[in-house]
Amino acid sequence: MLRCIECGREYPEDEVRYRCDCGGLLEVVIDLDKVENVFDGKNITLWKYKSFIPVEKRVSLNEGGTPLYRLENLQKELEMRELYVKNEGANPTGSFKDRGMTVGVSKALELGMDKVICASTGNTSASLAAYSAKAGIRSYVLVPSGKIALGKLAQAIVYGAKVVPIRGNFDDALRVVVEASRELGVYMLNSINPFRLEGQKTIAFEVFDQLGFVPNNVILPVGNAGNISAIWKGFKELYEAGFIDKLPRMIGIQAEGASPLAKAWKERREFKPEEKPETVATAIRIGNPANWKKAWKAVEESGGSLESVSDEEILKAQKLLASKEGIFVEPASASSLAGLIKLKELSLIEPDESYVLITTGHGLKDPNIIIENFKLPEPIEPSLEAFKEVL
Ligand code: AN7
Repeated sequence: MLRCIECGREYPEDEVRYRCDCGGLLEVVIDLDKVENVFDGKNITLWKYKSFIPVEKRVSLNEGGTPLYRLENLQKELEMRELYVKNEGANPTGSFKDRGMTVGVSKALELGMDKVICASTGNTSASLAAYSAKAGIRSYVLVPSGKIALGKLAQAIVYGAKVVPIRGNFDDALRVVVEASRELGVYMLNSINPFRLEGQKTIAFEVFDQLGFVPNNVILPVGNAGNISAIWKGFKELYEAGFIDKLPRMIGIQAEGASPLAKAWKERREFKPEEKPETVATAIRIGNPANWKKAWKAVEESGGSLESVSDEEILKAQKLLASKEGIFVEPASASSLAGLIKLKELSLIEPDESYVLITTGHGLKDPNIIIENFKLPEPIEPSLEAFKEVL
């Protein structure tokens, strides 16, 4: 069953529907009497948690089961007790979007849809393209022209999506996609589609399964605000099923130039979209997060917070995570570490608590950002002499 988060109206799951008639966001209601307690720390993959996932079909590329690292070096340097990274870049197409797409594309098949569409800052398009290739259906992706990382564009192209660049940003693209899905009968797989979040909530299941306990805090980047909502839903389901007895705080980080949620939160005022979002972290260059109401609830209910970080802080954190821990993530993902560092400096977090940072996408998706900011030395003659000289 689907339920409106605003008015509570319910709809069956077998109709194509993205919003309530009142305009509210929908969420899938899971029967928690039927879920299985499989949290034994073993054989972790997304589909291990199938009793929580509301589809029967399974279009899969073996997503989930991503590594959870203890940041031994960084926790010492930052004088914190317990720091972890859950590295979602290790998914099949290199981002957490694969969790949403394995479920979303499976749902498309169950509904008998043979065309799917999304707007994307890059990762969603790469993932949708891959899963629809696997499913043998057609995919259309609309991306902001010139503002999508090279690796993501290459992925969408090679997996065989119809890639359409638009003159505008993600928010403009999403507006067109919502209209197109309605008019053209194409199934929309942006994160307003509640089935996407049913896949992404498994990040919460895996964190608990891998750690064996619930961390005090989960920190992650926020763009369209689907993932923070999904992870919170996952933890709440574990709680309501009686598998855990406490919940983490959800801490969402936005890039300063695209931070409508963090601004509203910090200034204690109504949410207002950002007209001209801008950031080096193109994945989260989003001014009007479609899921903002779900995300706001997640932060409020969990006792968490929303913060923003500058592009400079993001790039510094990206370098730090790679050079101290061997984990290369894209700029948007590094905003979780940048946010942690900023909150620590502002004494807004407790160094003795446990923190899990979600790094959402692989660093190789956006190699330009590294290369453009680094000057290689001049090439040397192929001799030991010449090599010794540069040393
Ligand atoms: C690496 O691909 O919105 O807050 O169109 O690629 O759930 O939107 C990407 C989002 C964080 C933000 N990190 O997650 C898209 C898109 C990375 C991302 C986010 C995205 P949401």
